[in-house]
Amino acid sequence: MDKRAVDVAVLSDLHLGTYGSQAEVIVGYLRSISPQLLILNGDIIDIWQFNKHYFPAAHLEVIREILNLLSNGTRVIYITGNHDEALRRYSGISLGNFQIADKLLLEINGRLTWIFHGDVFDNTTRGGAKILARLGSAGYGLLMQVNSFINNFIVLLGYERISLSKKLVAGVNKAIAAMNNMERIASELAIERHYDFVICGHSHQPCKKTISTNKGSVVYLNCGDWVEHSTALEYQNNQWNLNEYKKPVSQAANTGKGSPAINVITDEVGLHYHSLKETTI
Ligand SMILES: [Mn+2]
Repeated sequence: MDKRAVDVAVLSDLHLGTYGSQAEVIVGYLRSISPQLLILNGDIIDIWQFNKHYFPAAHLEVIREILNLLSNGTRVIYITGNHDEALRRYSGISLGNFQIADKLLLEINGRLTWIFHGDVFDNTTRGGAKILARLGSAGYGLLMQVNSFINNFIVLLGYERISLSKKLVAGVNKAIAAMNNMERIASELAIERHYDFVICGHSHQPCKKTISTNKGSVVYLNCGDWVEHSTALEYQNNQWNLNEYKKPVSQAANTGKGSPAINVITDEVGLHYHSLKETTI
């Protein structure tokens, strides 16, 4: 398959390690491009909702594709997000053409693009509210189950069903307000700093628009996500484009071919990890 040459590709919110991540589609996209610079703009490996029993081969394949790009000369910058904030302590680390950073300023042909995940401007993921946001994302399905369970009881007792929809709508509205907040603050700061473009992730809302204030204007871009959308930002021919990846039909049959299924359940096998400090075993 011919790879499409792009100067820069920016993608975020892959949420690898969660059930929602469309890992096979991500692999398809990564195989379709040949970028000089690949920017992973946060929430790549979801450490918040990480379940040690769930990291399927397709998710590892994404990491392998990124390593492939690295070994073929692509420079890869991993910008930390809130779901992978555990990596923030490694910010500044550089291994060959791989780097970890919290934010990035990119200058191409004299024009400046400011790139960061965006959660720092979202107050629902800060401080005490962070715990609520975290419970919210992990417990949404559980909440719905509990709600229907309670309602079944209530109906049995002859009362009317309780609707959580009002509360949910209020929560969603709050989330939308928080995202608008992120977009506005990021753009205002970018305008003050005389940047030409600002790129965030985090909101899972792919976007490209000009935002103006009385101090000037900036192009606000959001790379979207790989849970609900399959979108990436690409810089080519001196401009940023929002690209929606469509998986080729023929690719579906190729995934996972050639590797036999592993049927040893390692969780049920005694594994003895030990370090050199230990004297026994
Ligand atoms: Mn995020």
